[in-house]
Amino acid sequence: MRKTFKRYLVTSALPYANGPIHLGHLAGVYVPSDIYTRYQRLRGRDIIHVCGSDEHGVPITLKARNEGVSPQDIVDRYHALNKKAFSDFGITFDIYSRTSNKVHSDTASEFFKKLYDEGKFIEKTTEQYYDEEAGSFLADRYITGTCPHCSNPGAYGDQCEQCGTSLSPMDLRDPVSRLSGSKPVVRKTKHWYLPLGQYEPWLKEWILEEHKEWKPNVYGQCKSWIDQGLNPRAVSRDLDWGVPVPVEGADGKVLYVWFDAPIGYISATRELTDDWEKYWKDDETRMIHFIGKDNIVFHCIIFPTMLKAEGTFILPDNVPANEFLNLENNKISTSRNWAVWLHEYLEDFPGKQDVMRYVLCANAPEAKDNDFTWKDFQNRNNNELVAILGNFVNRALVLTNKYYGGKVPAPAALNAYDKEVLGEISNIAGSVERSLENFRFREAVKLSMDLARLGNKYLADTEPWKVIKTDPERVQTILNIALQITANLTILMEPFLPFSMEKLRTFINLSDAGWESLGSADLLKPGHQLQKPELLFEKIEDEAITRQLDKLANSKSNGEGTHEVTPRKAEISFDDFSKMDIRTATILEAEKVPKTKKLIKMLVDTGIDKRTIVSGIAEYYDPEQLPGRQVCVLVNLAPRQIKGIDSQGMILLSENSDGQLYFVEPGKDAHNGAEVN
Ligand code: B3M
Ligand code: ZN
Repeated sequence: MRKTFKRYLVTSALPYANGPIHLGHLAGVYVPSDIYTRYQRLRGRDIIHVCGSDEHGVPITLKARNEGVSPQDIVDRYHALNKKAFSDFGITFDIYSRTSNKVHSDTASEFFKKLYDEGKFIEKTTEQYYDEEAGSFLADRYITGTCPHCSNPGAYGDQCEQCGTSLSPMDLRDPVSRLSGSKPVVRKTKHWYLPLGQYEPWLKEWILEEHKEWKPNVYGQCKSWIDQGLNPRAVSRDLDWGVPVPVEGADGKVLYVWFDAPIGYISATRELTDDWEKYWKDDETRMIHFIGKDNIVFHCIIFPTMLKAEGTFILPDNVPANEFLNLENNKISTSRNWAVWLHEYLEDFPGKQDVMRYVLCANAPEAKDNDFTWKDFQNRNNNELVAILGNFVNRALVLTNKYYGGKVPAPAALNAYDKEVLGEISNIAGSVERSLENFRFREAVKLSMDLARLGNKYLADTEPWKVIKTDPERVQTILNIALQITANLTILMEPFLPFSMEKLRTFINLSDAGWESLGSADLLKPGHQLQKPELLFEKIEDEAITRQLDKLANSKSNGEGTHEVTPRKAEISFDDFSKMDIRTATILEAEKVPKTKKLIKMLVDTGIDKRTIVSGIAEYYDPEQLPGRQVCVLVNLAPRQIKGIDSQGMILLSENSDGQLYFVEPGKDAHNGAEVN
């Protein structure tokens, strides 16, 4: 027998505040966690759902550096954006906190301190790269060099993205610091490690024996981690952005982001309620982590080990992680802009949150990676939401308006078919409930749609629009039943389609009815007045879908789709910009600079003067083809010696991520000396 719980603590993975939220995030984590939470709330359970921004970690500091702003600026921007996107989509967190809060650094420090004081960590001194110019140790991602396996010159300290090998910084040939571009040196540094190996016997028992009910993808990953043997994990880093390590002699060290981030669930709860301990320290609380598959080891092995070592907290009872969602047959990628961003979706499909929630749930990557396609989105909207659910409730409401001025008719005697249909409501609700309790959301949404299917079939079979002429009393019964089904739908489908079901509840004037009312044939009393209905869903036309496909194709062809785009540089003032004097000019003569591969020396007419400019374009342009070409020239750049030639100014070039160079060309009628602003 599984134990019963008094209350629920639901956590959703804290997204990094270094970019916007896309459909993959929503499908993998937040739509399921929101459905689950709404369902439990409808059941009247004591449940809280916590989430927030993960605001530490190297990607955030790197992005800040690239943009020339502070890490706090980055996290402020994306925390606000993501918080709004979630709320726009009806994801109902009880709190959306952030790990740069004081309550979080306090909570994380206390946690570390307790483990430290109780001797739960191992201290180790290791050798690590240090950038003497920048005066700091280098996180793995801050180092690039040549991959020892495939000779890719741009491999990172943790991974070579060309051959996929995972690396450690010491493996790289010719390492370079991304901070200063200098060659890093090796220095000794001390860190604290969580000795996971010591917890192996316990983890084996707790996961592999006591949690056989976890999803196969989750259980399988845990088993393979445990079978491989668990090594100590460093829980601190040499960095200046994060929660400072709260012990003597740890200057310049912060908690590793994966140590502090899950503690973020605790701090968020603390921020939410003074009563937070009952959610975290009472074993009658059922804790459930909703995450994506790349977070499994952290939530199933490392965080539970931290909690176990600390000793006063409960452990997760389930971790229903999902696989990944692809987009039109390609992996979703932020850097390649192959994604559908929530805020952009809402601009293109205002008010259609439920359509996306429905499609993402119906197609959720529960057991394996899955594909989102715009065609499927359109089909599910048109053939399911519009044709089944929308059509059914609309017919029920419109006919009631037409025949009874919008008042619920009293039923006469029920026949066998009526009774069968009413009985089916409870059956369906029971199945939906079982699916939800077991985190099978795809199945749950499909089953709940069966209730609308049933309603449609009932109306098609009983044909009230015909019977009204011969047996008006019979129609009262038929429509009463159709309306009871409608009322049941507003409860059953609320977790999946919260916006539409709220609308529908106002059409039928049904205020509060919880999960326990499901199956009732008496939710709307005879004589109860309904409002005039509107359409719940509308057809999505081909044009709208074509537009989305074009948008994706575009982001592919204009380089956003397939190439990494360098992040924006730091903001400058208009004054800074207007200091640059850029003119239209014509190349008069061009020749290769001897003994170089790339350089071409040109004589250029800038309209102001004729001058010499050297440019690294020989791999892309043939000198003979250059005379007569118009280009743009930065004419007030200080002269520079290039291979002994005095180069006076710079020709503007655009550079692709693969290094291809192209002239920036002025408009057709430009004359030499025309200003480019
Ligand atoms: N921010 C990783 C991610 O967004 C991480 C999750 C933290 S949950 C405690 O995939
Ligand atoms: Zn490689």
